Amino acid sequence: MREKSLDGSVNYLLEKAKQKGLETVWQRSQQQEPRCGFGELGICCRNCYMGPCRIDPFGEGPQTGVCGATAEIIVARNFGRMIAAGAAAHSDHGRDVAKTLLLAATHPNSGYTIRDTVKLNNVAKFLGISTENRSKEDIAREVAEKAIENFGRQEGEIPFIKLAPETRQNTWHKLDVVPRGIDREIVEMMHRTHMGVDQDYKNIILHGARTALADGWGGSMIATQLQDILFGTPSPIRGQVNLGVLSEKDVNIVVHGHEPILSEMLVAASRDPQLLQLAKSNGASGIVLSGICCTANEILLRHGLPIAGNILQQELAISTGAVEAMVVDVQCIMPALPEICKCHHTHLITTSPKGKLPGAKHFPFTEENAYQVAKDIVQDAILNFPNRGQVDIPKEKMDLVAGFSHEAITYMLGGRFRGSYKPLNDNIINGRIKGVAGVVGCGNPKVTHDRAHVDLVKELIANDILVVQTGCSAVACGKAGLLIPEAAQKYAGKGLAEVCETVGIPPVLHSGSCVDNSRILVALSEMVKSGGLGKDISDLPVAGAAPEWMSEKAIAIGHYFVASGVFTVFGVGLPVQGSPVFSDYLFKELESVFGGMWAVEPDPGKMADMIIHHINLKRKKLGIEKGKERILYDMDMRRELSL
Ligand code: BF8
Ligand code: SF4
Repeated sequence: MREKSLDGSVNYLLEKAKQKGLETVWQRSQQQEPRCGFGELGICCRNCYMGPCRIDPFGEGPQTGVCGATAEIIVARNFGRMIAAGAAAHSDHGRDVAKTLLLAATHPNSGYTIRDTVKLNNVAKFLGISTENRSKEDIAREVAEKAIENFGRQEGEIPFIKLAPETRQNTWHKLDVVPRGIDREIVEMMHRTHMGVDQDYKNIILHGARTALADGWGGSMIATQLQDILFGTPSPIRGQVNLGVLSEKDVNIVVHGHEPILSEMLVAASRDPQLLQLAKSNGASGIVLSGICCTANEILLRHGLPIAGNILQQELAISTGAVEAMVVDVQCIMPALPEICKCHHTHLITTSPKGKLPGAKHFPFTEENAYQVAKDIVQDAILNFPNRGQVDIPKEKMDLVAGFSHEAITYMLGGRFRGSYKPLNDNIINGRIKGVAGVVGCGNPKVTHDRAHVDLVKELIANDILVVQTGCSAVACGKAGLLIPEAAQKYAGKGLAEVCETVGIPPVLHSGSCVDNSRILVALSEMVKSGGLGKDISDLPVAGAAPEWMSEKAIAIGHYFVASGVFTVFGVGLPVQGSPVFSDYLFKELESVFGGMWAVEPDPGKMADMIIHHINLKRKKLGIEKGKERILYDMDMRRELSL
């Protein structure tokens, strides 16, 4: 039978769970086999009640739905709706961040402050907001208001697309896919895919691009930039990862979900002297706050706090018996959690009005009452400590370095005063680094947990490809020891290892949570602007991958990468394969439209081959396939230079 996970702590706890009769995501996944083939291939439609309809992939049964919709229409509509849902999730998060910045700017007692004034001023200038002789609160207010405008705007353009290279912006203008307003594009996608509206799969996918761009260069970009203003722009920081970070002697609070608006307050509350005293008087040494999923990445990047695991480890964290409270907000939180909590003392605490769970305790968290609620939650966890039963925490934990925002990469490579992407470009041109790959996304029990992430990334760095990561993929590679500088010597090719050692970075750079994929967009744009690697993102020797994806957000991310000119490979499978016409369009023709295209390949080895091949192809087109030899100046040459 297929191994469940690459991670020993997961396999260990799964065995224990089985003995205790506990059910996890892996059993439930197995119970779904054999899966509905129509759904897996994307060829079922229930957009109206003349259906549900399905297309026979073998060509024997029906080839259209009741309304006449063909396989390509059905697949395109489903794909478009996934993009809309993913873009909605990221963007609604961005909206809440913008509202929090407004609150921080206008209510001095809100508990939120403006921590990064350099970033505030940079974003303000970019948005055309004056910074002269104004308080940071006043500037932040205007930045927040301008950001909020982007959601409801009906006409015009979202401003952050101007961060992209000019050639890219021209392509978007020519195709008429520049997002007008974030909410508008999402609503329009829902409208177009309603029964009987847009019946042209190419047209649906073009609007898919506009919707996805509204996420990457809109909602997600706003989330990232404004979170940096509120909570600080990440810079390299050490941390630890895996279930072994849970502590036997401390109160364990695991924060799970996505929005740092909650987790930042929990970080503050977990350091409150009175609450630390309360923890002691309840028999604990202290409080350990750790995270699951993207919120874990947020507290790691800004505070160096530990990560307990990625998406598929959420139930297992509870099954250790060591978690006093799991505090959740939105996205990627499994409805199975209350059931596993029933067998342990763990309190499951929901906080968002958008995400409630029957069986959980609800602590209504608003930006206005944030700190008080965070303290109440921490107190609830502490008072639960004496109820602990048997505890079984796996030993596995690994060191890592994270925090490679695009600003941090600039400083690391170019120095604080002459920061730029030029040194990176130079190393790509001289061939020490062959290219850059963004490896991101989820875990999925349909494939061995963590394996595709780790195998792919190992092979890429061995081939001198620098890897940039976010989300659960970064957590997977962190657990495997790929996010420490020492990994360069151990796993990277000679050229990449040399650069990593000189600069002191790991060969795999952790850039944050899934909304922080917007950082990768900015980094790619900076690479183009620094020169020597073409005029557009689509000229760069780069690629994207989501080897174990599962979420609609991943589809939105994949599509904004493709629409930004990046070759993007997904693992597991893609629910478009039931229509050869549509698949051919995504996997072949789209490149002539956007300069980037989709690919699907479940095998990480083959996926690595595809990425390496693509990067070599781009190098050839740029005329740098061999790489320029490094010239070492000797004394004669130096003398000549100084003449
Ligand atoms: O937004 S990588 S499983 S946690 S969806 Fe979810 Fe996927 Fe993890 Fe973060 Ni992203
Ligand atoms: Fe069937 Fe068409 Fe209705 Fe979809 S929209 S359920 S294909 S009739």
